[in-house]
Amino acid sequence: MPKLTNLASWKALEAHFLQIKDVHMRDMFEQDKNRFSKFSAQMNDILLDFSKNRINDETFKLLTELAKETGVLEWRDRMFAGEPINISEFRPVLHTALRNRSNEPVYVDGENVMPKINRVLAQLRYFTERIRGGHMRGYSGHLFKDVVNIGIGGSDLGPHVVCDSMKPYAQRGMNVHFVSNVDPTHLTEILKFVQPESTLFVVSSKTFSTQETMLNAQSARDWFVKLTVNEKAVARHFVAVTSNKKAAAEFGILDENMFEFWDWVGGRYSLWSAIGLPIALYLGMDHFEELLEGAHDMDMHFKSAPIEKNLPIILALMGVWYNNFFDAQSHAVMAYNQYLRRLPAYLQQLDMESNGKTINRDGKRVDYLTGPIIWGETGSNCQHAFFQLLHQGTKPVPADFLIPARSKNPLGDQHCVLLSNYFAQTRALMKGKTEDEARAELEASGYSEEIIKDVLPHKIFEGNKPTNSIIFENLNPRTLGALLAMYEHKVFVQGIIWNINSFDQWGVEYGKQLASDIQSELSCRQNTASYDDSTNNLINYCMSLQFSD
Ligand code: G6Q
Repeated sequence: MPKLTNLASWKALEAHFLQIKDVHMRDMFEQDKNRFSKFSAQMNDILLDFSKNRINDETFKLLTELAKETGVLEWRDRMFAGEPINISEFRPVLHTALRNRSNEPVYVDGENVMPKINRVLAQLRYFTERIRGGHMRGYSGHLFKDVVNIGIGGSDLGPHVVCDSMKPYAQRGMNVHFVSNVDPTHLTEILKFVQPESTLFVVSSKTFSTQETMLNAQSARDWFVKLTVNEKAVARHFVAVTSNKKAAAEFGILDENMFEFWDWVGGRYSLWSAIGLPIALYLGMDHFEELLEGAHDMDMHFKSAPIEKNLPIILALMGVWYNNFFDAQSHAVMAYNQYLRRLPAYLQQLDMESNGKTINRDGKRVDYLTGPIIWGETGSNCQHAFFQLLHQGTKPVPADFLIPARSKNPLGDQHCVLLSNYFAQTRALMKGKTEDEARAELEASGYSEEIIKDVLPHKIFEGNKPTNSIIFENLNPRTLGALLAMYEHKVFVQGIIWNINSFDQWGVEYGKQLASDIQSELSCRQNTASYDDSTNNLINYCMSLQFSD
């Protein structure tokens, strides 16, 4: 691809940026009463209002030209068609096939993969219905009450955000827990509250070799055998989700208790695969399939909606606008919904592991910013924590604001108050408070001119802070599936525009390699001189504390 910064649309955006960078959204809303209808789009019940962005008709036109010029639509079609677009791992990227509810054939190396996807879905249904219905029980005849998922990264964050968000749909009496950290505290604290005879352990690991997961799985197995004194019972209480069946068999998992997925499913894109087993156990297979259907709806929208009305493409373009022209370093996600409290953690991996790259698809170093730092918190908590910086700080922080119109837990006026906060914040961030408005407020409060003079600068809000508002009817599996798929495709579009491979994660692999080198050193319990002066001294100091009497 020609260099991004040499493209005609990029050059036009650079020139346009100079004209628009000081224009205030307050004035844009004054001058154009149709901003909402121009700058909003909908998929099913999900409404995206992007009118509170620092864009006008020309900006949006140029950004859509950028999408066209960088080949977003062609790359999208190549991804859906199963071409090996993950160029550094030589693989297709086919999480969309996992939720292909149309069941139309999808080919990998000439093989239609839909039959094997459907076979695993049927296996998941059979297994989860037997567990949930009490037909399959623990070794001593107890019903399974607790599911403990042992996995990390992509084998944890996706199912975790879904299970947390979908609590109202969970089967009564069924609990799900997620162990990811190799810090022994994580597993220990969970094991305190479960009984071996009623606990099912799901060892989730694509490679079945990730150190943290393997250690946690082994420790859980040791705990189980110690308490049950029944080694044979392990087979009934441990199941595996993996693309490495051989390693799972070596761990002692029975073939019928293995749930397979394939190397063309990236870890952070895998919640739609058998990695969703804890979701199906907790919520039931029907709800898991509704989740897949919602994601499929978004796939169809992404494939067919015009760029100007295409939710993932619009979100991606707004992000590129701030990232590359306003030099915004981060992007915040504020879900005004307590069930979505893990959404930022999930999006951090999805976005930062996908687009935190410096080398482009041609193997060259980029000379522009790529993926932003993703962060966020639930509303209205966020308002009482870091919103000060959003309103009056020196850094631009574009943000997504999400909210369901209806609450799953209506309590008095509480949801109405939540909604009011949601609308008030995005409006205030856009509009700000002028000097005249701030002065009028102080005068109305009866302050003297002398005090007003001192206080006034602190009470002014510049405004012009961009937000995307995302509203949906209520948070159900179908809508959640669509929202998560929307963000997946947003990340994909940005990766295409930045000309990077969003589907590898060499930084993660590097971390795995580094830790295992140091671990062999630590096991020797002797002073080391193998590393740099800082690392040597830190290791030696820590050893002296750990092994002193
Ligand atoms: C995701 C990454 C990474 C991965 C974990 C766990 O895209 O590849 O987060 O999911 O490192 O890997 P395993 O599933 O192989 O244990």
